[in-house]
Amino acid sequence: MALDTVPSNYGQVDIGIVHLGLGAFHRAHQAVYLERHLARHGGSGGWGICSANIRSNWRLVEQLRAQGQRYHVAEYADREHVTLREIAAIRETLYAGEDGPDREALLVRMSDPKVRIVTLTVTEKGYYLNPAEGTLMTDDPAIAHDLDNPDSPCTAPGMLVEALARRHRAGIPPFTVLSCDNMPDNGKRTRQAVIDLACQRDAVLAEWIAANVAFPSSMVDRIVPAMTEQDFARLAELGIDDTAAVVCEAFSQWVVEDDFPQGRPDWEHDGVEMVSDVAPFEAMKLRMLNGSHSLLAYLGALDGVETVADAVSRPDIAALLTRYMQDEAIPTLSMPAGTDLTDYTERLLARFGNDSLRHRTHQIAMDGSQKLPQRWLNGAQSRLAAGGGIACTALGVAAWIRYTRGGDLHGQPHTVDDPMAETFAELHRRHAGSDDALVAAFLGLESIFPSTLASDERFTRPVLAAYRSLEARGVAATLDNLDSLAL
Ligand code: CS2
Repeated sequence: MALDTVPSNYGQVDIGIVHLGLGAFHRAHQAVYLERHLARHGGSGGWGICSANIRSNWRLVEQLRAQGQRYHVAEYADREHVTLREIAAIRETLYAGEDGPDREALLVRMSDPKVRIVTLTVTEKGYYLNPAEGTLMTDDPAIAHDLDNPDSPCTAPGMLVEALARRHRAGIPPFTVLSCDNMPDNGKRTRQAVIDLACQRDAVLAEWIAANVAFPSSMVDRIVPAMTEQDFARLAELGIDDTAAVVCEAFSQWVVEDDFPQGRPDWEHDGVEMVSDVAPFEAMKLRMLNGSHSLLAYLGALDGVETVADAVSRPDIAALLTRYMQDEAIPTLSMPAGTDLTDYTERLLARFGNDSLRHRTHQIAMDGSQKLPQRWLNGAQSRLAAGGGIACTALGVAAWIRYTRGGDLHGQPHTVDDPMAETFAELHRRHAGSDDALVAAFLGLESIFPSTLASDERFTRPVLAAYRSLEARGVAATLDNLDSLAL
């Protein structure tokens, strides 16, 4: 095996970025870019990160502290080529989850004038936005909690509003808010969540935020599966005993809208692509990479396929993904000149085939209610408006509906991990005897499906046909007969 090691080699660093969502993705993506940045500047420049967990995982914070806030990222190009990086860019870790002891410390840090950027990876559901419309769900209990306890918030929008309120009161310029989650217009969506929440608190504050805070959008990309015992064992073989380590692919991309009125790292020299408009890149990545991911995840999971690499090693699934990308995703995109989407398709399939990663289909299948609109439904709307077909997308939606029943097509039960899981369970109970009624009830979920799709037979008919076929004939036979289903 070819192993490259890259140790961290700088000393003191000031904190200039607060990050909300200390998950594996952040540790393997943003922190690696900042590590490169800090190494290039010998630690100077003031762009160290304070990273906070705002939901769960106190243990990770404890582990990182015990390790002097250092950890490793193992980048696997394939089974034979690994780059092992030591990361020290995260200078401080805080636990501000429910009853988290560091909630106030986090707000103090976010109010520090030296902090000029707050970044987020809190997943789609962490913004508390209605997935279809993108407006703040003010009746959600967590948001209600933050409205009742504005100085001790538990959500990301609540933290941002409270920290901005403190800065406003103290006459400190605001920080720039950079969302690094997989949502279209993630900057605009974050802005909407923050301003909607601020409006409920204080109109003057809301106006100040609207006029003064920048919310650039960004597209983030790196495949970072949840760590398994096997991953830790592999790292142990490389001599690494690090419970905060992360394993990921070698590929990484970060495209950021260049709108940082309070300054930013010169990270264009660290591989970050700074652009004036991220939207085409976001749509490309969400519809092609994430759309394919969800497609293989639901179909694979229903057929007992455990990982992404196993799924794409099946010719029928690989062919479906190619067809989906070529026929249903690419025609909906308008990219800057010079972007080669056929090449992008091939590279994606190669990345999915990287069998040195154990990326579980069930991991990708979680939170479908939050993911479907940007991965499939926006594209499907454009396709139908242009008179195009959506057979693969309809099959994906059918597989998702079947997946939410909580078991695969071979009778193996699984957990449905989704903020709407209870609603799904209730629909499956209520419509157990009728596929028609069940599919209609799912497509009628307004927080997921726009009415233009729910009322369009060119969408509803193939979804129902695919659902019936999956149930009656299974995944392989359905894939074999996809064209006859879509008629
Ligand atoms: C995946 C993403 O879990 C999922 O839904 O589709 O996390 C995916 O691995 C990343 O977006 C890749 O950049």
